[in-house]
Amino acid sequence: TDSRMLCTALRNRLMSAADAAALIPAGSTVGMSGFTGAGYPKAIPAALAERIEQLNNAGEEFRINVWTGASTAPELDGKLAAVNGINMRLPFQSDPICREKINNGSMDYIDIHLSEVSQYAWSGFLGKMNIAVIEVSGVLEDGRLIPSSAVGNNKTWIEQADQVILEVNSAQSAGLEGMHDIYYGTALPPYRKPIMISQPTDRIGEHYLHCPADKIIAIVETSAPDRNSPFNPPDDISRRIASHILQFFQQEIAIGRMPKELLPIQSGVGNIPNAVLEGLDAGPFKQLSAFTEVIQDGMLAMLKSGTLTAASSTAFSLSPTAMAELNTNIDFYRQRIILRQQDISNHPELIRRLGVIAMNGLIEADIYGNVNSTHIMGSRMMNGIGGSGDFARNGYLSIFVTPSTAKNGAISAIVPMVSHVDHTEHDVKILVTEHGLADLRGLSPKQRAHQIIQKCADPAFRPALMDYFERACASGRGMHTPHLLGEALSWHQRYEATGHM
Ligand code: 0RQ
Repeated sequence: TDSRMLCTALRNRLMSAADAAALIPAGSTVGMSGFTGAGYPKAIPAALAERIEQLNNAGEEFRINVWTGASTAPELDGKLAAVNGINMRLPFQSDPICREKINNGSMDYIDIHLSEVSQYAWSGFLGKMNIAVIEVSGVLEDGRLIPSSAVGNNKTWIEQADQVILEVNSAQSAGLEGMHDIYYGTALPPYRKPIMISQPTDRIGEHYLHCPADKIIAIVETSAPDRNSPFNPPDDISRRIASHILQFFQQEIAIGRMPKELLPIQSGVGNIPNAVLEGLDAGPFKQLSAFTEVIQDGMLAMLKSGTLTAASSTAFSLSPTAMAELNTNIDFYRQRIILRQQDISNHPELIRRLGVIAMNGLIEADIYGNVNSTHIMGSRMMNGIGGSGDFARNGYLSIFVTPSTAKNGAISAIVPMVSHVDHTEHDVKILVTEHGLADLRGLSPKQRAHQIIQKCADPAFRPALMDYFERACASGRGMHTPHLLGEALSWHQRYEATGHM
């Protein structure tokens, strides 16, 4: 057979997904693998959801707390949320059903910087983890675990949980073995040692995860692909955003502020960041590197073309076509990709040392450069901050990209005051829309407002933004960051009342 469970001493733990799901008690806190649709358990969450549905039909409630690396897939978040099986969720999600439950108040959600989750868990800030459910791509004869297509928080979950359940997924490429770098040197303060990575390609750990055999209470064999959602082909707006960024990079090289190989790049998920990568691949740049948290289609293509020499990440997030390409040429990619746990891939110390160029999407920005990445109209959660804060605050360049409007022009992405803040004016260095790029470095708040309104706002909203700013400046109160407090959020109120800002 093609079983990847080679450890004879653990064979007596093999069972069905339903039997394994039955080992998860109501009220428990479960650490699951999974990061941006990769490496999540494929069978047990669904089996658990089925069990919960039966209990619900019999009038019984059954809820657990679910901690992951980042977002997962409909088979995990979607199915458990649909049966009201999740009491509390952390640290990042992007599932429509989860989102609905969070926003209707029936699910609690804690939105945490992805680099910090394992430290939270280690420090006991989050309470006790009972069970870890972890997808691996194989178990060696000696019991070591070959990680899957995402590492995420798996090292921490295995260490923190009382009991561990494994899903051994034979649909993951056998060639993943050797791609990972699991670092067992992390510690709690005080007197922590430096993490010795000074280039994205540095390896400081091992290829395998370790788990004491007596913690493993169940092993389920699966054979199912990751979520693998396709990307939209770049549209005109994302192409224009990409071209502003490329031009900017060339200027920075010409001025001598960056080497011609740029600096290690981080790119968020989504269609626009992916289009920027396609633009970079088509541009004049060579010998680039990436220090990022997700490898999406654009980065895989850049590795293939040679634009990118190497990438450090914690997970893949690929379309079915790109996943097929990865699997076909896995030996090529294994020499160029390192998958690390997310407390290392997103570590502020490393992002600052390497001088990462961070590129992330946003929901809205204000005229002074504060960025909201998470909340629609101040209160409704979209996905979460994810790793954007880790990279934006600590990056050498923090670039935020967005179309200038949303919902067919009804919403301006540039507003007088953001309705929620994830990245403050102190962390946002460059803002880009299809209309232009605002370089905010070294500018005072009022200078930033001019740049953002003139370069980034949609022409349809520019006069109203300028009018707000000028009246705030003329108010004679607080001339450092002028605001009209009674009006600052009136654009959002108007949208809620009329459907248009
Ligand atoms: O919703 O599809 O229902 O119309 O938000 O917006 O423009 O398609 O952009 O997919 O890049 O997502 C900030 C959400 C942007 C993402 C965010 C609506 C818009 C649409 C999506 P519809 P777009 P993207 C690495 C880094 C935080 C985490 C992060 C994100 C939907 O980038 O989650 O960066 N970032 N992680 O219509 C109302 C506005 C709106 C708005 C957009 N102003 N008001 N709706 N939308 N702007 C990955 C990880 O950390 C794991």
